[in-house]
Amino acid sequence: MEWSRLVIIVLVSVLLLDQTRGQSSKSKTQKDRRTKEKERDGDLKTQIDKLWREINSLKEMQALQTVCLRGTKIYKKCYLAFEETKHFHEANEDCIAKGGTLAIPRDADENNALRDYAKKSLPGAGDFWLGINDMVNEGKFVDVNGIAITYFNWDRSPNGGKRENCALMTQASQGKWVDEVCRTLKKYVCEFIVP
Ligand SMILES: [Ca+2]
Repeated sequence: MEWSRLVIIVLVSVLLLDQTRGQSSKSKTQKDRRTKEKERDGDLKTQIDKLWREINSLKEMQALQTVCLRGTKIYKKCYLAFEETKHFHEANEDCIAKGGTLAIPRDADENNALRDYAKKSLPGAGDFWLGINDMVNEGKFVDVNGIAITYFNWDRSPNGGKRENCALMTQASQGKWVDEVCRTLKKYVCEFIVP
């Protein structure tokens, strides 16, 4: 909210400044004035376009973290699916940039909600990244903050050894998890904590 307000204040200041400049240019020749006005209008339009884009991206981020506008909400979590395929790290970084993390189901209810939501939102996607890995200690699975996972839903015990250290949820096995090479390109779901 504070950001949006700040951006609006800047926008109004730019418009006022432009008006003041406009009034002081009366003494110049008509041709000069017209050229300068055109340049200034172009600059101003670019600045306004940029500010609008910033306002919209801030509004989108705020919406993700407050009302779960496009995703699905379960308890105090919002899951939001992304069709683009990314490596595990890139996917998690994208979720963080949006104010969340990769999805981490903490119990069977969350796991089922995530599976059902992904089935609808990522049609045809056989699997997608979860925010779970054993990169640091083989076999010791942690969340994206390095905290040990307490709820598991492996299809079979993870069997990829040190080669496969990132967890996927698979639709073929009804939301069970499998380990996979972290650099594989997969779709992903982010989670956001919402009030
Ligand atoms: Ca492993």
